[in-house]
Amino acid sequence: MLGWTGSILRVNLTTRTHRKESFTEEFARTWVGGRGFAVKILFDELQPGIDPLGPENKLVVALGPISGIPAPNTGKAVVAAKSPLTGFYGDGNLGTRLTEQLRKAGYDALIVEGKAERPTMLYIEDDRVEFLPADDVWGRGTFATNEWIYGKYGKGVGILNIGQGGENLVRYAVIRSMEGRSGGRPGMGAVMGSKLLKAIVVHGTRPIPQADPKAMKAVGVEDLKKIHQMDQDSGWSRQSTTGVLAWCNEVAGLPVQNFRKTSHAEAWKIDGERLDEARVATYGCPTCTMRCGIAIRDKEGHESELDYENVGLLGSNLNIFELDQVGSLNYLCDDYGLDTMSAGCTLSFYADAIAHGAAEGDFRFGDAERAKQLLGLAAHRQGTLGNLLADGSLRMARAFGHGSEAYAMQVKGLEVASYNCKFIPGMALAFGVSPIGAHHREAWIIAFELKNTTRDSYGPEKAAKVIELQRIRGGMFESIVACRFPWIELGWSLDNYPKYFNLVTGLSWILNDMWALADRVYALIKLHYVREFPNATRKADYPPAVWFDPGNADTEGPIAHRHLEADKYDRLLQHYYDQRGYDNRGIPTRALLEKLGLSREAEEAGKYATLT
Ligand code: PTT
Ligand code: SF4
Repeated sequence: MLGWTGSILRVNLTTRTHRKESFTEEFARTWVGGRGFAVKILFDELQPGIDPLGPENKLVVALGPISGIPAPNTGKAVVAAKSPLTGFYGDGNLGTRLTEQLRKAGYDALIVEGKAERPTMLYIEDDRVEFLPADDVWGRGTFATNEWIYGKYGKGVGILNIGQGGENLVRYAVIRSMEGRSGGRPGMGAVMGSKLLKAIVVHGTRPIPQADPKAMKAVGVEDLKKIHQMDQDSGWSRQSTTGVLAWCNEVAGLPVQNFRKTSHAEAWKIDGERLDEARVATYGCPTCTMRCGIAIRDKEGHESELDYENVGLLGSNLNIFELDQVGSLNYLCDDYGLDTMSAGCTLSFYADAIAHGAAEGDFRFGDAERAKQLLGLAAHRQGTLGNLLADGSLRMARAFGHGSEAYAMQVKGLEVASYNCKFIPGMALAFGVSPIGAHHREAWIIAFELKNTTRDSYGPEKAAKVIELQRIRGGMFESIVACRFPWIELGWSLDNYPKYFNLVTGLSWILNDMWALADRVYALIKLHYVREFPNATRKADYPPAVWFDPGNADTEGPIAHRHLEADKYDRLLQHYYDQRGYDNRGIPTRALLEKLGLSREAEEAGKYATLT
């Protein structure tokens, strides 16, 4: 088998044992890598109903066939487990040196099982696996932990680590790597914490198997240069993702005040131009020539990387328009290892619940100093309030009652990204049917929708576009495992990806093969969901109720008095189900599952829910 190492490393923290396991060529071709591997492994190995924070949960770190080789933007890794936030399959994608190192160590994936007896750091060097004490850094933040590891092993090793958020089982704790990389929004950091696993460190020394390494290197190095030039010519990485903020503000799509408002006169104070001016460093992932991480210095003098999501959800959505204060909140999330997006939405929900009389408290929109304290309470699960905040907006709303669930900005428990869809039906659908809960990663249709279609259309063309984007983004990029930004931001052709894939595997795939893979992966994530929530209805694929509320519509501006309409949204959802081959509940039909080669998985899911 070329293109894959053919091996997975399985580590058990309870028994302190490890095993190198091989997988078949059929497995490799069916699931490819990254999300594909993770979703299949977790479906086969996890019993539904297990406690995501118990030792039975497993953390999967999965790479793809082009991971870690000199090809554009391939220094990414997928981290996956049963999510403590959503209760079913969850994953994330982060840039890390661990990608190259794990493949050089001879593995395409790592499975971590069980629970250590005491805080542990896993050290992997080729066939050697060590279980080392991590007491020195338990209780410390991710920046100090990273430095501690660099001090021991140098900067060349691959690292994944968690902060206090993961240790204290905050349901939206992320995994961190390098200076600015974070991934696993649905609580992958908490899964590490539940296993008392503070860090994973990897050093590999072997070549990564490839069908035609010479040709791949020649193409990859040349393409990295071309991408660099395209980035220079377009100027994209001057503002990187933060360039979106001014646009969202202009088109009434910015989250302001827990998504109550869609733009703000002071938004310019935290936009991409201001960020570029405030830049003190630029961060990036390995094998990338369009480094997109803009780091600024915060109110307390710390440095951290801000992307659009972070600024939108920790800034405008909390009515905080001082860049250095947004930087402080961002730094704290990074250091504690909390997802900036869920943390921002949970804080904004809390302020909104107080404002609407559903909760008592002293937190007001715009109060950056109190927001910093609240992040500390959440990260340490300090007191009743800290525990409520650590559980995310949906659980908090259920505890508060008084109808507050309507404005907990989440889908399936995962908080929405920084796009206010009060009147953007296609993007609302993208959140509703994102397979892991609301995430913009799967189908960022908003730019296409507002530039190329009628904003108030709920037509089948929007469902079709969501599916097209899901196939590309959530399917192909997450499974071959590469950063999608060269394609989205610079227009780098999608045809390059089957080309890289074929050079390393010796296969002859075309993009259609990638779409078949994507559909298989999406269907299996749905089956994870069905096993855990057999009685769920199509309402689970609805965005937050407040977007349908006429009383919440803007009173002025470009979308004055407009809001999502429930009956029309439902028809749009049906278009999506029909085009995907899902039934009226949003579950893939048996016919589709068989076509995708998932008969055995259908059999298994059929034990929990009726498949049509
Ligand atoms: C991703 C999510 C995002 S998506 C952002 S900003 W974005 C937030 N970043 C956080 C952060 O920072 N610190 C923190 N403590 N929490 C954070 N949570 C949020 O996490 C990320 C880039 C970005 S920046 C994006 S869009 C693209 N995402 C990709 C993806 O998902 N897949 C892929 N194949 N390529 C991608 N390229 C881009 O990568 P999650 P990173 Mg992150 C400080 O993982 O769970 O998916 O959440 O990976 O290496 O940091 O790069 O405007
Ligand atoms: Fe990482 Fe940004 Fe480069 Fe993508 S464009 S690989 S997220 S630095």
